[in-house]
Amino acid sequence: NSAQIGVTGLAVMGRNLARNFARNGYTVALHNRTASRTHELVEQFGDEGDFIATETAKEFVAALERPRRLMVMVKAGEPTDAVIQEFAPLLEPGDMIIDGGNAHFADTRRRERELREQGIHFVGTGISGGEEGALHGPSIMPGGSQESYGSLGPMLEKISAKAEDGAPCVTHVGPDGAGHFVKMVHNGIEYADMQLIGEAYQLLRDVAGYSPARIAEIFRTWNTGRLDSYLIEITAEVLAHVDEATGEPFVDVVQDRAEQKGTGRWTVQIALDLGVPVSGIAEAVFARSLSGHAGLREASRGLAGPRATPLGESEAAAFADRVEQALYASKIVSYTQGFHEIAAGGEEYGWDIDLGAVASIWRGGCIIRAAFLDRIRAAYDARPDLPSLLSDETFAQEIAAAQDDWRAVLAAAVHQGVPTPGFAAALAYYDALRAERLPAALTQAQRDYFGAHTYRRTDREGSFHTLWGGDRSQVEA
Ligand code: NBP
Repeated sequence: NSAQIGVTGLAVMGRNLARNFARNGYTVALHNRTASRTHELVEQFGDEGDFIATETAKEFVAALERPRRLMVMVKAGEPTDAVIQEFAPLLEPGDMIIDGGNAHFADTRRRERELREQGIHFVGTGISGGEEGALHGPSIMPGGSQESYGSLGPMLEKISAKAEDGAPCVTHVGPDGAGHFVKMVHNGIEYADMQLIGEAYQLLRDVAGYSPARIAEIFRTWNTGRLDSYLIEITAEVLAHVDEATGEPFVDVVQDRAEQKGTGRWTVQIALDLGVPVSGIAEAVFARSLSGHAGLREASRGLAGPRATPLGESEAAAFADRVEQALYASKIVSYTQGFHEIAAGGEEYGWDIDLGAVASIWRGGCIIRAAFLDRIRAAYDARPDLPSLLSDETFAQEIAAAQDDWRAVLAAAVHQGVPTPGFAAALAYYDALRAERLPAALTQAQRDYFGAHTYRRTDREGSFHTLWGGDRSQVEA
């Protein structure tokens, strides 16, 4: 009577993952710092499968079959280190500690290194899908050793979400922190998706002049096409919802200040370190932070600028179609940026990440699940060394077809004073990439002027400096 897996940390995520394992026929050992949570779980859900409730760390470890698989679902940060310190001395070489929390991948790399010295496999694992996903099937992004995946992988495949073609939404992403890194970028892309949807909504509201209920209908229609995704689906639900207390559209009674927990911010911080332009994700993070500056917004409300005047009925319908094009094109760009960051992270840390497999495991269970991901997978499967998603012929053609509308929507937004940082950043990225010449030439010349930072020439090899303070002749650097 020993457990194939143990879960310590039985708040919403841990509890539901433990139940998911049990419902799939595994015996699950349970542990939580506060033992009452453990007993509560067994009382409420004990009939769903085989649980072994334990109170002490020793009992918990003793309940696990070898090699032990010990999943940690506590609050990310110090609690994770505290739990590792508590359990590691009780484990043996070959055992696994699986951290399913939202850890920073750098912490995961450190923990993996430290535990490896003891022969313990530390498997930093990204898990997406929230509470419901944890119970019914999340998208799972495990890092750690290949050996640990051999033992753990089949169990994760069983409890994971399944894509429409039946494939489990889990893959061994790569060694040490690769799983948490990919989960981080997943969340960054999620921020961008949500921001772009928000901008589309605001444009339909202010420029098309539509009500939330009508916009909900439009999102429902979009959800049957190429934008088919969980986030578009729930957006329609939210917009159609009417507040019980006031009878107003629910979206109008919610304070317009967006919060964040940190993974979106990490995505941007790491992108800065790696030198990857994730401008769309950055704008999404900044848009949330701007929304939270209540005082600054209050003080700025009187600034000059246009107020949107809604279009007439016939123009509004055409405008809504254009917004769909702008949203889709911007979405392609934010995924392009996110996958660039994953590729760059993989290179920096030697992870050898299969980008097609990443797209594949995001097709089900996670917050950014979307029909679109099938196409990203196909693009990378066809050409694993694709320099960028925009180099894929199908995506390039779709953007080519969307771009007139994309530009028209942004022009309308600028004219009418509707802020669209996500759409704008995406288009600027696109235009910058395809530009023949960038003003970076001027930047580099300025750098040479004030700091003798040197420049390269278009017509010959070598580094040069111009004697700006002297006779302005050029010298080889
Ligand atoms: P929380 O993040 O709220 O953490 C609560 C759990 O941590 C409880 O079991 C608590 O034990 C335990 N804990 C704390 Br706090 N400090 C501890 C310590 N020093 N030693 C031992 N245990 C400690 O739970 P959650 O929302 O279920 O999330 C769990 C993890 O999953 C987090 O890392 C989260 O970021 C990640 N995640 C969450 C979601 C989501 O949708 N919520 C989605 C994906 C990933 P106690 O009962 O004794 O206080």
